[in-house]
Amino acid sequence: MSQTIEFGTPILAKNDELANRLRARYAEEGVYVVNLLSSPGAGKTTTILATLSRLSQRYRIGVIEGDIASDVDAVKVKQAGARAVQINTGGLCHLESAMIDRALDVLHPEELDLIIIENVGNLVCTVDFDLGETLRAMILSVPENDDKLLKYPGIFQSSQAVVVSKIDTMPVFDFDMDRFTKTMDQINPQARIFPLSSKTGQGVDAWCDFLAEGIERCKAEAGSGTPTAGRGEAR
Ligand SMILES: Nc1nc2c(ncn2[C@@H]2O[C@H](COP(=O)(O)OP(=O)(O)OP(=O)(O)O)[C@@H](O)[C@H]2O)c(=O)[nH]1
Ligand SMILES: [Mg+2]
Repeated sequence: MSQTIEFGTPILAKNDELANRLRARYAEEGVYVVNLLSSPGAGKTTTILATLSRLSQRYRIGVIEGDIASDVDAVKVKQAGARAVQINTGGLCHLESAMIDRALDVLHPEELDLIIIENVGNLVCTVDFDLGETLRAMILSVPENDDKLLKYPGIFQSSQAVVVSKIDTMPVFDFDMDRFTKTMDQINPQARIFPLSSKTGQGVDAWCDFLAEGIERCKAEAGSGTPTAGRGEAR
């Protein structure tokens, strides 16, 4: 006789309950929160730095860095002049809402317009953990190839925006942008797609304009009791 012990549901239910409270808090305080997901090395920190260089004159921005160990990414973000908190998960391959709740004690969201959460680099574990974010965005880099969409559909389906990073490397890799957008149209037609290179700057303005629209919408709705589109809502 075998016995099955279910861990998944209670852990996720507890996470989602706190995530919903965080979402309500973000809406009340008018802060736009982006949960940024990707595999390790796809360009999350570099994209954050490019975003900071364009938006930090207009908006008050805080960054939560999630890594298994080290504070290298938080140091880079602080050097760029933003408020930053490093979370070390100590081996866990994703961030959870309880970790964000603690990071907010340091960040003070009521003093910010935008919080970017750089999640732990992982295309699988991060997907199921709602952090109460206003926007879930993922990055797929050109060197990873567009077949990741077929291999890891969950992360692409759950994201409202997909950044295709490192487009400057397109000539030396097999990434097929037409094939990628056609497959995205099938699995998540509402997702916005932003091809960009943080190295050359190509496409970064379109990404930042999209974030700025979201920040303005969030500020306009602050305290109205109607959170801007959260996970699973209209995209
Ligand atoms: N050519 C090119 N390289 C890039 C671009 N963006 C990032 N890189 C490089 O890709 C490598 C990884 O970038 P990171 O920004 O550290 O990636 P990450 O997703 O934050 O990595 P982890 O935090 O370790 O998961 C670095 O060597 C960057 O310089 C880009 O647009 N073009
Ligand atoms: Mg990083």
